[in-house]
Amino acid sequence: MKKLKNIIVNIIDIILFFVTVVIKTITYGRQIQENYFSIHSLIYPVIASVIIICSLLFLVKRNKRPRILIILNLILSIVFICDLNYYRYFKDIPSLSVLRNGILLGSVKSSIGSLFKLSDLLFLCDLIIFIFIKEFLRYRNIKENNLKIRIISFAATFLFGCFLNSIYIYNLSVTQPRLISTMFNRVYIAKELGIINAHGIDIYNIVKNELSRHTSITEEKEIIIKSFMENNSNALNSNLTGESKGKNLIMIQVEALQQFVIDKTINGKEITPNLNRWIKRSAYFNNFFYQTSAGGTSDAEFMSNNSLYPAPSGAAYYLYSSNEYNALPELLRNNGYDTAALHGFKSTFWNRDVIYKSLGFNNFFNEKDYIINEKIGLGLSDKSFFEQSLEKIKSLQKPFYTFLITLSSHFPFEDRIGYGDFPLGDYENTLIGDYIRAVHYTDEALGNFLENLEKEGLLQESIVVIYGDHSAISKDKQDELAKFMGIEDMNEIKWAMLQKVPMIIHFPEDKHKGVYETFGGQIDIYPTLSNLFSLDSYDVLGKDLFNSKNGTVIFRDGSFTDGSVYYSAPSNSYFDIKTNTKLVENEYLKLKKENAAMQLEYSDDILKHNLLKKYNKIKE
Ligand code: GP9
Ligand code: MN
Repeated sequence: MKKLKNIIVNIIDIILFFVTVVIKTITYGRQIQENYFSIHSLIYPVIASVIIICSLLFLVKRNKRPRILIILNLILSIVFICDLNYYRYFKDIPSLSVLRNGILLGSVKSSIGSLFKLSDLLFLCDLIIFIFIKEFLRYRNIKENNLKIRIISFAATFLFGCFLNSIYIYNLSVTQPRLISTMFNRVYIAKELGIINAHGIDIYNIVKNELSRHTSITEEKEIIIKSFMENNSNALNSNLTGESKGKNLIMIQVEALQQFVIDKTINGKEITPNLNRWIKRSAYFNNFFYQTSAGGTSDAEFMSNNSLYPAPSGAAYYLYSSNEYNALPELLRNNGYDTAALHGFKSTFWNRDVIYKSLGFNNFFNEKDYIINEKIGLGLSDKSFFEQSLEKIKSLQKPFYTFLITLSSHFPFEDRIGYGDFPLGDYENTLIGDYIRAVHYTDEALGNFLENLEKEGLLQESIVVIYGDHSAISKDKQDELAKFMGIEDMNEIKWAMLQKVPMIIHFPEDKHKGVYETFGGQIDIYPTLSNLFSLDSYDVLGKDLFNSKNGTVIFRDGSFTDGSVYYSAPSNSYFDIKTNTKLVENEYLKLKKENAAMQLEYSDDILKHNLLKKYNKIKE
């Protein structure tokens, strides 16, 4: 007992520090939890994360510890206060990528006065305790631990804290795949694991990515990549070149819009009557695939506006937000266009508020710019979003590029009241039935918007592009989709061919309408538009869908299809799309596989080494 008492006396300052930091972290968690707050789920990962911080204190000599404690406590308290004020303004957690870009802090700086509350100073009040301890300990000659003891104590506590913490981080990575590597919802991580873990994971992701960027790339390879892209973009464009020059561009990315619902009916009722009608008035690419990866929606946006592949892990929107790009909005802005991104959800989701500036959007109308008068699923309903967006679009200088991202048809599609009714028959109470109801709602909202554009005369002077961002029905529900599609023996190739999304380009007077069967993907949108708008886009990896003979679509995992063959990288197998039969690899197929891997590698190098910045410097 005496020994235990001595140990406790010896580390009483660390124990007090541990208790006060746990209390502060829980208090912060309470402040950001707008609904029911449960301390039980939060306290364990918080304790684990604070143990890790406290372990460092065991390395410090006893007589220096009080001073270190005061400094560490002051830093943490200031971070908590900054986090709290940042949250009040952005409803988010600051990430290193935000601080690194220095973007938006200007706006929060100007508001800090109105955000700051005197009660925030309570985060500093425990400092008195540590100042007292520092004085008190001045008169207590407590035995100093030798370095070996200090290192062992640090290592034991640190490893225990990391082990405990890794359990909670792992559990979250299982319930929320991609969240830890992409941090698409930083607030959710802070609510589940505590703000210290949220910052720790963010720092780990950013530092790990930065370190990976310091691998070298030869000048020769930089030139090879540059010439590959230039050949790619200078591919002979003869069809429709400059057809849309000077017109407005309205691009609509529709949440989870998958192609299998097009022209489908249930008991005679069309699922997407508006899209079906507009497809007949437009150029429709019926072999168009989503190519997203861990970055989900943000990958789709990234590809359609940059013609680069998603990051090999994590989300480019988060990891490469400070890169230099030659994105579609910037190119159009340099050609006299006003540019705006519109999305009725929080500005920080997917780090959009940060990267949109790098992509060249002059305006980003987000949740704060809309009247949230109707909510469905995650947030503002598509109907209200489109209605309010029309007014914002009309306020822009012409010509304009507006990029609208919808939200209502977002998984798990459970807001039955909001979506309204759709007679689902046998599909009631199934995921695919819920999805059909949701996408029927969004189709109606989209149809209203397109009609209003037409009434306002905007359709006459604009190109409208509509495409889906990614799938809605995941592989574990493939049986439901197979039943809906009447596919008896679902297999890898049939599943792959279902991963298409609609891609529609509407021209004034319904010109160039028809079905275009070229195999393509989201990476091809930018080069297709740059040909239509006669933009000098050099640094693209995609192709112009109106002028492309080779319809190869490459997916992030190395799989690809060219319209006759599908290669599945996970199973390293080739399939004949028509006959669904497996093919043996030959030299030609091997070459295509290697070419696909090469293009993905080029895209990864462009991101990792920020090559567009180098290429732009050479152009200057
Ligand atoms: C959120 C919305 C959904 O802003 O774009 O993103 P997702 O979860 O589909 O990637
Ligand atoms: Mn999405």
